Amino acid sequence: MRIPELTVRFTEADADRELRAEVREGLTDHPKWLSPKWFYDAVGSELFERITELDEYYQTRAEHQVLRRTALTIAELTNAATLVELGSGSSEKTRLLLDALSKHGTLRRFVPLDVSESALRSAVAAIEVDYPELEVSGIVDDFTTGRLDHGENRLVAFLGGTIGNLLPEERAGFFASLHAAMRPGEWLLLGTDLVKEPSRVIRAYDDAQGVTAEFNRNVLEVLNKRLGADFDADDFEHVARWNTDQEWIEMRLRARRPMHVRVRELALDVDFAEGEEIRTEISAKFRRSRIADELAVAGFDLGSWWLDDASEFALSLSIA
Ligand code: AVJ
Repeated sequence: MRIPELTVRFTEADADRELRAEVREGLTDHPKWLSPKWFYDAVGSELFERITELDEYYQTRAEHQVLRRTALTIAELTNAATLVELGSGSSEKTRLLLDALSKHGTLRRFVPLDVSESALRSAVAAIEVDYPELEVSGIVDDFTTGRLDHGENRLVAFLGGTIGNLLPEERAGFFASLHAAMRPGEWLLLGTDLVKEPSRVIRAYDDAQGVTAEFNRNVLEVLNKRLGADFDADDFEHVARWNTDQEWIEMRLRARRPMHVRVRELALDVDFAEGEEIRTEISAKFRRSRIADELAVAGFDLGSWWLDDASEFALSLSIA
């Protein structure tokens, strides 16, 4: 097997610096918050994989269904020569696109981009085995920068509904930088979870088996490991709350009792009152008009909009 070729634009040291700055800012803010970016250590990534298999978590299956049905149409519409995948992770769903674009005959190059070097390394290695004719070039980077890689007639795929984790102003900045990095006529394929009955969304983020609760609490273990914090994660209760005004689900961790936490590596002391919460994630749900408007502001033109059978999740194809 070839040694995967990776370009590292975001190093461990960059990640560490960002983690420290964000944790200091978030835990001294009112109300407290942490960025969802830090969920995904090895344990967290494993827990997220388990979430995608839960009955309650419809998104992954819904997106897979749409992608399976539309991949060939996407290949015909775009004639993409380069597929760039943002936040590619294991690149599982990407295979549907790679297969369709290869069959269509236009694809030459695949550029998976992910912040986790280890996830990227194994994804690239697996793709290279199964698509030997493809030029594969992995990039370790934070997708929110909107930085892209060169390549002809690019199709940029951002799947999984991860766009929902950005706050509205972050989303606007992300779409704008992405558009600035693209040439006119290139394509953006975006996966977005849709606004629906709140109870359905809440169940997806507060499953009966408690896997999501464990996933949420794991972020405190990440701080314990990486920053020498002394959180007792079990003393935080998992909370999933629907925000009607913003149309997003919010995950929080609520202190079950008053607590004093020391974050050793930051020389930071944090106090929690009983019932005090840390916001750990927002996951926005969209309507077609909202996403079309936001994309238009950044210069994208939303052309195609595809739904799963239950109309719970959308895949949209926009032109830069
Ligand atoms: C991977 C960001 C799409 O927001 O639904 C799953 C992460 N959080 N359960 C999402 C997540 C709680 C997920 N994304």
